[in-house]
Amino acid sequence: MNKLKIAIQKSGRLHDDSLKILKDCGISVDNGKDQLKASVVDFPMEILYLRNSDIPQYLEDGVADVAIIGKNVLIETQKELEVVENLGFSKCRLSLAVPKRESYTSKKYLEGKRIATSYPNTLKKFLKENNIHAELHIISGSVEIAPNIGLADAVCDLVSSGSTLFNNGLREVEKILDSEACLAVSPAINTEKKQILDELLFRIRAVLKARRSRYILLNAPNEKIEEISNILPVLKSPTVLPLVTEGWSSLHSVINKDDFWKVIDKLKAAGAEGILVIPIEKMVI
Ligand code: PRT
Repeated sequence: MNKLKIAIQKSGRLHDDSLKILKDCGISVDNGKDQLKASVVDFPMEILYLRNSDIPQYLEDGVADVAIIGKNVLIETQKELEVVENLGFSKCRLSLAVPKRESYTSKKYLEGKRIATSYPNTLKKFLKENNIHAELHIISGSVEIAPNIGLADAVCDLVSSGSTLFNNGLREVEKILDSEACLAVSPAINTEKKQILDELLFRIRAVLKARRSRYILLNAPNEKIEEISNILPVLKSPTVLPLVTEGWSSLHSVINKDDFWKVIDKLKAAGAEGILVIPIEKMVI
């Protein structure tokens, strides 16, 4: 039987969350990451543990059918690989940063400067689009120290919390791109494996939708149901169930998790009580 070969990062920032999303999709991986390959018992799939930076080539060659990979790496390798889903973890941005003491007012500051980076292709494209001529210093790690040791005037690197830049006396001045983990597909994938991918995608989307949503329950006086229903940012109208206490009902619905704090004060002011917000495991609409 055909098995979908999925590449995930062998070790590093993407590894644990990649296995977690597969687990949430009901796919449990058999053996540890010390192997190059791992089998899966409950889904027609095989795991290939690879370096993040090597994955685009394996996809292009058809050695892996799909992969969980940082979008920044796909963009940097400039390969025509289709992204079928953004996975919502390992979020970061590729940014330019300069020493804090420098007065940076516009991109023109970068003209003629030396910029250290591990992302030369993405940086070159940005500089070209902005008609800036700069000298690139390509280094594979610890880019942030380049200005302190006199190697560069600026850096172009991934940023998530910003603390690495801060600790090295640098200030983020331009964002070049946003990145997150994504599911990318090999151009060589065959029809049978494409069907397995569709099943995987169905599960992943149910998991992602659930991660972004919350189940909300609240009690409300009957005369306030309409007002409260209008405040709740829900897809459809809420379920209303009568409480034993006369004149009161329980409203149940699903909301976007980020919207809850925006409406909580309005819900309370409209008379909502006993508000519960609960995680959802899977969501199929
Ligand atoms: O070795 P391999 O090729 O497998 O992987 P890698 O060297 O690309 O590995 P890894 O594990 O460091 O990064 C894997 C992916 O995680 C990256 O390609 C990004 O898609 C994603 N990611 C998310 C990050 C970060 N956030 C991140 N903050 N990758 C690196 N960083 C580094 C950044 O380079 C800088 O040194 O963290 C530092 C900045 O972090 P903050 O929080 O201080 O801003």
